[in-house]
Amino acid sequence: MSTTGKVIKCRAAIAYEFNKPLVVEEIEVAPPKDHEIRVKVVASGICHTDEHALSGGMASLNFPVILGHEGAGIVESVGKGVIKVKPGDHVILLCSPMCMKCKACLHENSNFCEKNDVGKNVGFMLDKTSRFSIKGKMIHHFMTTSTFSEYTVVDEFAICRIDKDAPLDQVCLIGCGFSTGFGTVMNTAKVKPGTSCVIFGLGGIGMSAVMACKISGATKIIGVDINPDKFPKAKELGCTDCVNPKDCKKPIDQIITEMTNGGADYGFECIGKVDVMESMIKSTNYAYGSANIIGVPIFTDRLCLDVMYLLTGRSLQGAFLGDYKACLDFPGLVSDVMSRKIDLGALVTSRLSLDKINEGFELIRGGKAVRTVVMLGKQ
Ligand code: PAD
Ligand code: ZN
Repeated sequence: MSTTGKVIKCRAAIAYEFNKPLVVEEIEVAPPKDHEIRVKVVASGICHTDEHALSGGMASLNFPVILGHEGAGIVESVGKGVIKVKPGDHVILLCSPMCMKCKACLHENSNFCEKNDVGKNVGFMLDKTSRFSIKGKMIHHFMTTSTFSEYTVVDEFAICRIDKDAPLDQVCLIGCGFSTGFGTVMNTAKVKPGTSCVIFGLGGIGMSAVMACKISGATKIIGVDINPDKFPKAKELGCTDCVNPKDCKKPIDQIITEMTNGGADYGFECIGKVDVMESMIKSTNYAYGSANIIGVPIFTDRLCLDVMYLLTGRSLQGAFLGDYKACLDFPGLVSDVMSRKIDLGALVTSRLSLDKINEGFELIRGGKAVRTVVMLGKQ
């Protein structure tokens, strides 16, 4: 029986308060309004940003809320005026949507749309209302996606149609983690062949950065993590060396500077800790190193630097979603997965049902996951 135009009852993981387990319950998902799309979510990665929000690391978060922003699925129905997709289309949901009209979207160097909900976490559709409720009580959306629900509704700008043959339980990672790590190497730092790179933090983001450094032809790729269990996978994906700062008698930046004969050409911080950001900057070559921040620190933390780190010739930059313009660039990344140029399956370290989602959060809190994928439905 068609569900078009009707409220769908389905299960979702709801966050009711900071630092409390998510509760999997039956919710109501309203039909899409004009220029909106309702999607059956098939798979969603758990990104550290979900944990960051749940643990109070962001400046605001409105409860109750359905988290999750790294998902892929199948269009169930569309509201009036939708032209980008039709029911049955396979899609990636966009936590970094682009309206293609605002100053940021029109700038060639930006992907940070004025209408996205990143960091603001207002938690509504563009019309400032929600499509989720539980027993009549409103639930907030998250990062224009809310993928920890069997069905979600998104504004038309927060969706990207992809090839129907793409494995949704892998390409969901293109929605955030993979693109962020891979793109910062490719688009932001533009790593050149024959260079040295150091990647701090070997979770989903860091491992994706490692893959990109290898594809870019870097010849020394150093992975840094306090969890040595990450090292075999990091070496499989391209690291030539792995270092655990806890095993070092000297500060990690000195170790990296020695290993790279004067400092790495490129550094990437994929953790979200300001002390590690400083170490990463100092690990790059003082005269020409490119230091790149990806990790998101607690919103009250501040990075305090000796300006001489930069005046000697280093550059420092941050990137959001690897500088990809998601709606334009994601189909190409999906093609690269399908032609096996990119092995996204290598990043998936566990798959869990929605009922076990809190186990996935435990894995990410303990720095144990590369990527955990929550399976919500069938492709
Ligand atoms: P993750 O938790 O899967 O991985 C973090 C890794 O860092 C783990 O392997 C930890 O063991 C390791 N680690 C923790 N502390 C240290 C330390 N002091 N020294 C060395 N290693 C350490 O996270 P993730 O890969 O999902 O996300 C990483 C960060 O990137 C996180 O801050 C997230 O919020 C941010 C992010 N940024 C963007 C963006 O667009 N800039 C997008 C998505 C995620
Ligand atoms: Zn993310």
